[in-house]
Amino acid sequence: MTRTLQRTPRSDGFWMPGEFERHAGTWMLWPERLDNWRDGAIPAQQAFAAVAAAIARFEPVSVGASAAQYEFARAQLDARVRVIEISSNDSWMRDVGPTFVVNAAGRRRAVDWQFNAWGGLDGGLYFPWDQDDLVAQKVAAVEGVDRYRAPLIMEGGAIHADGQGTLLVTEECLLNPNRNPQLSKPQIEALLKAYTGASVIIWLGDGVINDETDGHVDNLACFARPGEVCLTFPASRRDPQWRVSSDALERLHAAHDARGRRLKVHKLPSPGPLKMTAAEAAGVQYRAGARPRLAGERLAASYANFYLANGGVVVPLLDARTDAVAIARLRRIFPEREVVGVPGREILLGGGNIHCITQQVPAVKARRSLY
Ligand code: KQY
Repeated sequence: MTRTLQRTPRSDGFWMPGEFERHAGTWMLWPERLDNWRDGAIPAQQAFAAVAAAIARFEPVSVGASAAQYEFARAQLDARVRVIEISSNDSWMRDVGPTFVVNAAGRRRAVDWQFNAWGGLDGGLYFPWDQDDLVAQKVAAVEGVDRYRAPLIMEGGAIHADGQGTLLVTEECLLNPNRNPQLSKPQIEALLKAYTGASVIIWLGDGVINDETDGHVDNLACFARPGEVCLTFPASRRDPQWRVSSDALERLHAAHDARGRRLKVHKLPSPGPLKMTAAEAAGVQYRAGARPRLAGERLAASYANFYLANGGVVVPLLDARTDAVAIARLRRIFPEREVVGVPGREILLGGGNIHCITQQVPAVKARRSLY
């Protein structure tokens, strides 16, 4: 049986590695809720299955599915994918799954953040979220790792780590009163450091325009490797995203990471702006308490929402006008990886993308201590 630990990862010598470091595998969840996924969730299930198959080329993939969907998910998913029955309220493994931390001896543990569906009853995206809040604990048990239950309401998509003591976050999300209104910014910083091992937090301002997570950093920017950040950046100054991305760029250029380095920033094109069509909105079954899907609403589309697998970059294809440029740019940023595009529109319609539906399990290996 795995244990719930009372101290913090930092005090036990554990820290969050970078996503670009070697993985033992990837976890995902199977989508099914009809008030978020259109047309019986079938197009989303096909999109999730394509993501799982793309990642399975690089590393083992596990997908949690409800009892009701288990057999169907098994039939739709690539034979290399392991399917495990896990209850959830939706399918955002980045946010409800554990953040894995490692130590110098190569041991793994899990951080289980508290989850309130991106804002609880004050702007959250659905009710209830009790099963989502249990997912991290269940994944940790399947992985056989001990777990820290962090005293912070947060989601995995709200942080990116360089594995060397630096964390990227946004104020829009971490300081949103719908997460931890009782905590000050210094108190939130202290908890982030204690539970990820970071010593430097780089605060960006807002996230991507109309991002219903309240501006998760993983849709805006991420570490390609220590010292290098990818940032979504629109082509037009008239796009409101221009102001947001320019502000992020300024903050990144002003920052030093935990090793005292200046950051190199790689701009990624922004798709669109893309909007939800009337047919797409009509396919979602509205239910009280869930966020309504409206025709014409701007979608929070971003190529920064890619996933780094062992030797691969799995990136959403979002806009025929910009996909090729985004892929070419990612190939230049990651010459050591194969860049694979997977259709991302159906995932985007649900409010996120490939990074939001995946969670990496770091490989077991001895590492130089962060401390
Ligand atoms: O982007 C994410 N990390 C999750 C998006 C959740 C949207 C729920 N409808």
